[in-house]
Amino acid sequence: MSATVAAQTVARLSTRDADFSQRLDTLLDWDGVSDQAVQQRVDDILTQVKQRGDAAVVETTNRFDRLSVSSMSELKLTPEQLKRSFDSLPAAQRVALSAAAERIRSYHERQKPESWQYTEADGTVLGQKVSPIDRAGIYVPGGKAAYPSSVLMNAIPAHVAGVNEIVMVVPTPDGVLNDMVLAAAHLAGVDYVFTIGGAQAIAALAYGTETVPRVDKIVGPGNIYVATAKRAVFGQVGIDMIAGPSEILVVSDGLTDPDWLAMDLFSQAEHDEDAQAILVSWDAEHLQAVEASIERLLPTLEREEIVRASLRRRGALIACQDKQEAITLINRIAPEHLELSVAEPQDWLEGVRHAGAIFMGRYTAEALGDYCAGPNHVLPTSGTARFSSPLGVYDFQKRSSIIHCSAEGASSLGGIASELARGESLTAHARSAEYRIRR
Ligand code: HSO
Ligand code: ZN
Repeated sequence: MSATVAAQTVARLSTRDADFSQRLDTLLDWDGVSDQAVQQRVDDILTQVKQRGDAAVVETTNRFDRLSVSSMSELKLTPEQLKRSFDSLPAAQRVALSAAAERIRSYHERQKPESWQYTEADGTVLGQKVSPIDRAGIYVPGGKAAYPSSVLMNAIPAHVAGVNEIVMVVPTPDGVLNDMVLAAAHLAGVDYVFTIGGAQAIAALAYGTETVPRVDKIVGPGNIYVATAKRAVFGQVGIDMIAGPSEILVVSDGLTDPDWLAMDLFSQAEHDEDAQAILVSWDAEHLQAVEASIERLLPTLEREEIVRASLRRRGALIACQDKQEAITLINRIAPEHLELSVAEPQDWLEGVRHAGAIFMGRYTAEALGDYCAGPNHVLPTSGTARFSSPLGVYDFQKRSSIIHCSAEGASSLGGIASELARGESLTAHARSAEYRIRR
C-alpha cells in the first residue's frame, strides 16, 4: 500500500532537535529589501520631485495610478471632504471607528512626557523641554493594505503630541477613494490629505512642493518603493521605522482552546504571504490539537491562500521543555506581537524583555490590539524589538536641553570647562568660560 504523506502546512520543531537553533535562525531570517533597480527608480523620482515640484508629482501620479489630472489641486482633499466621508459611512462603522479612536486617544494621552527643571545649590537651573514637531506626514498605503485602523494609529499620537499640522498622503489607483480611510483621517485630526503615493509622495513630503508643505517627519508603512524612498530622505526629515511583515508569537500553557489559538495565528498570517505566525508550548498533545484545528479551520478562511503560504513559508509550531525555555525563545525571537496564552501572565512579565506588544492571558486576542484596545499597532518587527518601541506620542516630539547658570554656577563650571578646553586646544572656548570665573 502506498501512503502519500500530505505536505505539512506548518513546520513542527522541537528545542530538542539537534539542528533546532539553525532551523530557528533560518525561519526568523528576513532580508529587508535592498534592490538596486528599485533604488535607481526611486532616486530618479526623488530628483524629479525635488527639481520640478508639483509638475513631477502630477506626472508620476498620472502614470502610476492611471489618473489624468492636470494640477496638484485636484489631488488635495480638505477637512470638509474628510468629514463628508465620515458622514457617508454606515452607522455601525461610524460608531466602531469613533470608539476605537477614543480608546487610542485616551491611551496615548498617558504617554505625554513632562518637561522638567531642577535647581542646583548655587542657583544654576538645568532641565529638559519637550516640544512637538511642527508638521508630520503620514503615509497610508492604497490597495490591499489600506487600513483605516492604521490611519488612527499613526495620526492620533501625532495629534496628542501637539503637532501643528498633520498631512496625510494616500494613493488612489484608478481614482478609487476609500471612505473609511478618509473617515479615520477626519476622526484623527488630519489637516490635509493628498491623494498621491509611492516614492513621489515621500519626495513631496520630504522636500515640499508648491502645494504640498514640507514636513519634519514621515511615518507610516508602504511598499518597497515607499520604504526605499523613506530610507533615502532620512536625515532631511525624520522617519519612524522601516517595517517588515507582521509577526505573532503565541505561547500556550496547553489550556487555551486550540481553535482560538489557530485563529490567532491566522489573524497575522492573513496580512501577507511573508507574515510570520509561531506557536510555542511545552504540551506536545496540545500542539497536535492546534495543528488539527489549523487544518480544519484553514478551508473556512476568506484569505486561505495567503494564510497557507504564510504558514508554509514562515510559520512554526515549536515544542519546548518548560516555561523558562519559552521565555528564552521569546527574547531570542523578539516578536512584534507576543500572546501569553497562559494562566498567570503577570508572572511572566519580568522575564520578557524583547517584544513590541505583549497580549496577556487567553482572552487577549492580538486582533483586539490591532483595532481598539488602545495601545499602538505600529510596532517593531523582524527582531527590532531588541532596540525599539511601539510608535507613540514621543515619536512626534523632541527634547531641548535647558541650562541657566547663576553667576556662581558659571564661575565654578568655568574652571572645569577651561581645563578641558585647553586640553582640546580650543582656546576661544577656554577664554569664553574664563571670562566668567570670579576672582
Ligand atoms: N497587525 C497589523 C496591524 C493591523 N491589523 C491593521 C489589522 N489592521 C500590524 O501590527
Ligand atoms: Zn493585524
